[in-house]
Amino acid sequence: MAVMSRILDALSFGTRHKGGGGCCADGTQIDEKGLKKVIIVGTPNVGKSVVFNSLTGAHATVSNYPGTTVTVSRGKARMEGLELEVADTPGMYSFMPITEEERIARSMLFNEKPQAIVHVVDAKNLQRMLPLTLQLIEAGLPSILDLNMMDEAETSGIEIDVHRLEEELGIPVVATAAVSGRGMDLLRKRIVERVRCQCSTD
Ligand SMILES: Nc1nc2c(ncn2[C@@H]2O[C@H](COP(=O)(O)OP(=O)(O)OP(=O)(O)O)[C@@H](O)[C@H]2O)c(=O)[nH]1
Ligand SMILES: [Mg+2]
Repeated sequence: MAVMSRILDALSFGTRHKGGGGCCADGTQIDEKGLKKVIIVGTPNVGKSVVFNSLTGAHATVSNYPGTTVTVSRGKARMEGLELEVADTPGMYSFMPITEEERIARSMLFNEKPQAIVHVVDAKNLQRMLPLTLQLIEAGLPSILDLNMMDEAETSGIEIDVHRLEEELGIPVVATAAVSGRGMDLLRKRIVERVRCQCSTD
């Protein structure tokens, strides 16, 4: 697929943090009443829960997804003056669910109508994880790509051109090392921009 090969080309350039990607494509207007929702998705063991905890702090509740034994964490987060509900999903590999966890993650994405979706990936294994990013984009979901574990990726000698990836994908891309908090302020900024649907040109 041409777009995929161009995306993979971007992996050989230096990491930069510029631009906000195509966050305003749908022109959605913010509704100031009620809490806007952010859903965190990604394959297992990529740091979703560390990102969730960093965004929500101590304000989280864990409960079974209705009718199942699968637990889902939900919490509130305040970012740049905006209060949001944030949900952490069980790991999923694709939109074609095999496990109950994947079925629930998919159902949350499509039924809960989030204003922003943070797709957390392991930056060391980006090629393996981008297909889910493309599925989110193709489904028209308001996605942000979080290249997490950048600390480990850099130690492995992996460099990613964040700005070029944003241009190729047309969505905001942020590099983080969630365990140390690196990149989390920019991720919060991109989430708020996505929710408010205001493009940044910085
Ligand atoms: N080095 C490094 N480790 C990280 C980072 N983010 C998360 N981790 C570690 O990766 C492991 C998995 O993190 P989790 O947050 O539990 O991952 P998850 O995606 O929620 O995993 P599941 O809920 O099982 O799908 C933990 O040991 C984290 O401490 C990061 O940015 N850098
Ligand atoms: Mg988790």
